[in-house]
Amino acid sequence: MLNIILFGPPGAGKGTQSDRLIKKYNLVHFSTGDILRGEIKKQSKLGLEAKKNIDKGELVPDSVVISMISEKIDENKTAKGFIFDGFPRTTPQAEALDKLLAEKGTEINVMLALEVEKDELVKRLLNRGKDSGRTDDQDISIIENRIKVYLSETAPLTEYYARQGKFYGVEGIGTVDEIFEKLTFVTDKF
Ligand code: B4P
Repeated sequence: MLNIILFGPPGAGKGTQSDRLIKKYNLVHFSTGDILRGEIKKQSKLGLEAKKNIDKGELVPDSVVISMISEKIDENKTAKGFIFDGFPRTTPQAEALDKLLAEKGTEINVMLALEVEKDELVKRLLNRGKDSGRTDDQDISIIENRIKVYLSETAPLTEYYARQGKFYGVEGIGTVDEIFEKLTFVTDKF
C-alpha cells in the first residue's frame, strides 16, 4: 500500500495536489475538510457542531475527526492506498492514525509538507472565498486564526514524522504542475 499524508497550512494547495495524486496512484482520498463540509451541507448534528469551530477558524475536536477517519478506513478494505489531506492536524490525531493503520497491517509511507509563506496563503484563501461560498475563506481575521492554529497545533507534527524518517518538505510556490512534479519525484520512490 502507498499511504501519503499531504500536509501544509490552510491554502497551501493540499486539496489541489491531492486530486492529481489520487489519479496518478489510484488512491482513496480522505479530506477531513471535505467530509466536514458535507456534514454541514446535510445539516447533520455532527455538521452543525463542526460549523461552530470552522466558522471561528478553530479545529474540530479530535474525537470527531478520528472517528470519521476510522469509519472511512473500515469502508475501504480493498484500497491500494490512502491519501490523507488535512488529517492529522494534532498529535493525538497522528497517534490515532498510526494505531488505526497498524491494526490493518500497514503504515504511513511519507508526509509531504507543502511550504508556503503567510502572505501568499492569505491571498489564495481570500481569492477562493470570492466564489467558493466557504465562510471560513471570506474574513481575514478567521483566516489569520486558522494560520495561528496551524502554527501552534499542527506544524509540530512535522517533527513527529521527521522522527520516523517520513517527512519531506516541498516548496508550494509555482504552478500546480511544477509543484506536482516535485511531489511525485518523492512519491515515485515508494
Ligand atoms: P480544509 O478543508 O482542510 O481546508 P484548507 O486547510 O483551507 O486547505 P484546502 O486543501 O482546502 O486548500 P488548498 O490548500 O488546496 O479545512 C477546513 C477546516 O475544517 C479547518 O479550518 C478546520 O476547522 C476543519 N478541519 C479539517 N480537518 C480537520 C482536522 N483533521 N482536525 C480538526 N479540524 C479539521 O487551496 C487553497 C487555494 O489555493 C485554492 O483556491 C487553490 O486553487 C489555490 N491554489 C492551490 N495551489 C496553488 C498554486 N500553486 N498557486 C496559486 N494558487 C493555488
